[in-house]
Amino acid sequence: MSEYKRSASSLDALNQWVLEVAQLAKPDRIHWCDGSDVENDALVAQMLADGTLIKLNERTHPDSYLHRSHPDDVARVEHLTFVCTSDRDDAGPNNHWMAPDQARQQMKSLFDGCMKGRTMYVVPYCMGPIDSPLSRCGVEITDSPYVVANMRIMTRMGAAALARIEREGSFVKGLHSTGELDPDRRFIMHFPEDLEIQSFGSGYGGNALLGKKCHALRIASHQARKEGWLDEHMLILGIENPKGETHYVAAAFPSACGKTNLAMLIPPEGYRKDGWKISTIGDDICWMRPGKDGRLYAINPEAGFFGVAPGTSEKSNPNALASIQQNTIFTNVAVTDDNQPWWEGLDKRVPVTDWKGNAYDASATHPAAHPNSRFTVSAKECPSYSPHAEDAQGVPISAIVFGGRRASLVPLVFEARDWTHGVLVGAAMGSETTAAATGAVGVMRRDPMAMKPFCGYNFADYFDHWLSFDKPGAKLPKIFHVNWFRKGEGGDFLWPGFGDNMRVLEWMLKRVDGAAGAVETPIGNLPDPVDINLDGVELTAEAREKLFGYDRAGWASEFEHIGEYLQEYGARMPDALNGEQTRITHELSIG
Ligand code: OXD
Ligand code: MN
Repeated sequence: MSEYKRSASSLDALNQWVLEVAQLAKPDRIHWCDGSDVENDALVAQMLADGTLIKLNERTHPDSYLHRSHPDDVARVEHLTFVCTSDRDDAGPNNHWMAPDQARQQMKSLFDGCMKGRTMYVVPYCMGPIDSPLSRCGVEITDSPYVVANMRIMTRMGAAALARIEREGSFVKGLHSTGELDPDRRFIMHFPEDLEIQSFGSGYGGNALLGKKCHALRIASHQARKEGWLDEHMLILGIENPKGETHYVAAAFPSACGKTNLAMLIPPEGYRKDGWKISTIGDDICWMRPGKDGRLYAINPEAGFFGVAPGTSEKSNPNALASIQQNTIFTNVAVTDDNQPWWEGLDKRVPVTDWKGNAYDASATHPAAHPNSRFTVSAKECPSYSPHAEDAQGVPISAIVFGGRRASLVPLVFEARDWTHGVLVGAAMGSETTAAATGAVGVMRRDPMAMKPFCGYNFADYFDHWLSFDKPGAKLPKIFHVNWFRKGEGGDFLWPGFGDNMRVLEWMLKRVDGAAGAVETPIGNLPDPVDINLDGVELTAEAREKLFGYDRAGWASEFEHIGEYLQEYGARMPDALNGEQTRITHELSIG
């Protein structure tokens, strides 16, 4: 394994911290990661030898591996995730809170001696293109080689990041240990005032790859507020029209609601023939900042995809499937008789081993792959990856989309009348829960801007921050809401989704260009179905009514709930948002 020697002349903040952690955690060895191929090969060899990784079929999936996590460690643990601010109100009712001193004390006892017999890896990383002013760096200390291998795919990790940290002098500190993987000794703590994360007892992605949810969302949300930008749980895609013009769209959906599929969408055949093209910038996180021209410019802080495997197929997402044919780490998927990775929805084969490593056959009644099983792969493997994803200044955003998983009430698409209304649309988002977090699946909960598990401060302050972008000279994107998941009386989805979502994107861009009409309603501007290209889509009368209509009584009751939800934030809730809720409630009441 290569030993990367740092050139720093003195004990700077990083050296000092590494030393302190080493004294506490007492590892046998310390390894500074340089991100090289040689280092990665050595780590993979070590993980193959100790069973952390299992080699998959080299012919069908070259350089790809399976990792089986502990069966009790398969998803983010929101109930064990804390934001530790000095003032409890700064964390808000949307976060679990613990006093920083108490949290530090508790974590100190967990980390004490936890790396005995293990190697401590020091992982410098950059979130975002290495030369972008929008990017931010961090260092994760971890005792998990699996985490190192995943961080190498998901971030710009190693020597270049370390050089930037040395240049800038500031970085987010992330300390992680898998501990004993005991769910009763598991905590994910955030100290935003100190740009610090401490995570113990889990090896699962969102809990352990600290660059992702912990840094790029929870801690970055603080940095964004302080520095005047937006840190969002959004995909970013480019849409090129037949004239060769590209618009970029950022879209927020709760976990496991199809962000990766939308980011990599392949347009229906008619669109492709006409010259429409989609390119992918990111599938999960978006950092946006106003440019000199007043528009919002966005980067994807990540370098890879940590996507949900189940449901990924030739039909739902051919680009994702092509991306994961090689150089991929699969976590908790099933395996076929010829050692290929498999998950529900992939195809009709029956795997022989389930995600826990037990024998599996057609008579089994449980899913073979864990519903939150994942693939980790570099964005560069994706056929639709945009060359502009590496642009240091980011890409200009024309439209922002909010979306939830709503079986009833919410139509296919509507447009917010202005920015303030759009912020309310995002703040009021609701969605049915999925397997991405532990807990019940399918329960409707408010998930503002899809940030419920990820906003590292009080939502009321976050909405205020959003509202602050509407100022003279700003050329803000239009805001839309979509619902791909509306169901009919029989329980079937009414909208075909996937590639056909292109039709909805096209309508949005026509609205951006002022080239399509809309029906004004109290909830926002709805498309007239004649303005959406439905050529080749069969919709029943029920589908048309539910996808393009709106139920005034149902929305009146929804707005009552939204009002109650906003009240939970008390006096901190911005007046402008309360006022918007009151205005729409009134409009709904007069018909
Ligand atoms: C994710 C999530 O892993 O949102 O992206 O849970
Ligand atoms: Mn996510």
